[in-house]
Amino acid sequence: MGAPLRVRADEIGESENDFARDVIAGLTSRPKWLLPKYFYDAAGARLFDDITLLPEYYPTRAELAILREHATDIARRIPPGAALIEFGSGSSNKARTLLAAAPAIAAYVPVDISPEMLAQEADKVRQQFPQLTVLPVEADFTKPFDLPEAVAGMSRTGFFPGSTIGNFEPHEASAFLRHARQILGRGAVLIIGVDLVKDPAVLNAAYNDLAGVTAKFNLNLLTRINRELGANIDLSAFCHRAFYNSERNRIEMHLASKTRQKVRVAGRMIDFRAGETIHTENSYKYTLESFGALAPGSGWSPTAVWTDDNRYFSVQALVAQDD
Ligand code: AVJ
Repeated sequence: MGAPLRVRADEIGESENDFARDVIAGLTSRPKWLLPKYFYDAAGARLFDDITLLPEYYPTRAELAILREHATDIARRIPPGAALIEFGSGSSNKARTLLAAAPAIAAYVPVDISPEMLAQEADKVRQQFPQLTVLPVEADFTKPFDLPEAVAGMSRTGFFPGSTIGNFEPHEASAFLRHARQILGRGAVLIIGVDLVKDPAVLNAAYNDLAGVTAKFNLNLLTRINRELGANIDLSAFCHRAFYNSERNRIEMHLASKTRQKVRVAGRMIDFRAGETIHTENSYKYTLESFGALAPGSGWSPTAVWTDDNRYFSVQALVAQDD
């Protein structure tokens, strides 16, 4: 009775421990921040799926159109017998589109932190491709992880769709590409989706949908903190804010405190000024030139680029530089 709620290392798994540590670090910083990878609990993953269907949210539709339209061309870049390793797989829609066009792929290895999503999507893939070896890996793909032994002898093709790379700072994006090169090994190919710089009105609309789904997705991070870290944050005291920062070529998402207030998170009191924000996400946009310049310094040679008719989005094929 009356004991402060505290997150104890012996009570929780390692990843929850990471979550507590990262949330405390972010909320005690100035400006305050939270890592976007924590959006994707079960509810967040569902909300993100809803985002991909919004009329304003063009990236998923544009990328799927590219994968369909150029499927044969893209498949031709993948060595026969390769294992397709998907970083942060989420929904398997895009992978299934690619797999349908590339029957010579021998194994599919989705890597994701959401176990529910991973199991559900692996089943979908097995149903559609009964001959394919499907080997899900539950891991945070931004950290080193082991590939299943079964793919040790196969050539590896990475698949990183969705412009998830846009969540990284440019120097982190470069570090991620090097990390992927390390995991995938010699002779690897990387098929990557990269969102492009465009009219800010299109970008602003995509992250400020009229139905308010992106706002719910953003605010769900606070629901997760309340549930998992014994916090008492009043969601109605925060609002969603998203805008394009044209100096840095990125969409920024924030949660803005409507009033001056104190909240309790994992036994700590956190103060907010009226209007103070928590920076929850950056979504960097690249030009074909700026991404083309990033790859060679990060262990990869660009070999092909495909775009949709609007030039809103790109899918790019990179080949590992020899070491
Ligand atoms: C999954 C990181 C590509 O940046 O567009 C969508 C996430 N955030 N709406 C993106 C997101 C708000 C998305 N990525």
